[in-house]
Amino acid sequence: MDDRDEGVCVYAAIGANIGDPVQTLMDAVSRIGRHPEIRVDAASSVYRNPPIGPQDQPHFYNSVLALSTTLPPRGVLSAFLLIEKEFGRVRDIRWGPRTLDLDILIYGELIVCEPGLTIPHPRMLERSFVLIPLLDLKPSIQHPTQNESFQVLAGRVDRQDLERIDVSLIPEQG
Ligand code: A4P
Ligand code: MG
Repeated sequence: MDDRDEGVCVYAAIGANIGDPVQTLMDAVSRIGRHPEIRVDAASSVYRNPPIGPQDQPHFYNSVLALSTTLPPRGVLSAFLLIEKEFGRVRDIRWGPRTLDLDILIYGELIVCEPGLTIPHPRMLERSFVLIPLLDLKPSIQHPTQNESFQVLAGRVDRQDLERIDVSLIPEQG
């Protein structure tokens, strides 16, 4: 997508905990940026943190991306599912280990509640690995249904398990 195209602002969560997670996150960001209708505007820091869900799996590496897109929400979801597949994602255990997970957190100010797609992401407010990276990007934005800024919402989660990793997912942003 061209720098001059406006598109809708989307925040996406990206996570991995098997293989070489940091390399996977870097490769996935570059892959997303090559999609003709998605532009990667910014990436938060990467945070290493313990799994939520089954504990017998490696720590996760999580980040949040600011994207612009000319795709509708379902189009972004399809693109994400395809990219997860390209990176070898297998779905077996709920909340189990994964080579790559891509979730839509926010799509402009849109609220979607349909089979197979819920936006804003229903579990994002409980998750420090989503809220703290979002603060790296744009703390002032409002959650579409909570009527509070992410700065306020992030103040309510425990961040002590998050270890910031010194790596940039967008080389030129470094
Ligand atoms: N789906 C619905 N809404 C969305 C959305 N906003 N974005 C549907 C993306 N997908 C959405 O997802 C299942 C289906 O959710 C998709 O096919 C899509 O139609 P999935 O990726 O196969 O399943 P999942 O991610 O295992 O399930 P779930 O319940 O969405 O998981 P969560 O809540 O995303 O949690 N711990 C740490 N530390 N870090 C993590 O990143 N991730 C999870 C997954 C659990 N524990 C974690 C982490
Ligand atoms: Mg997912």
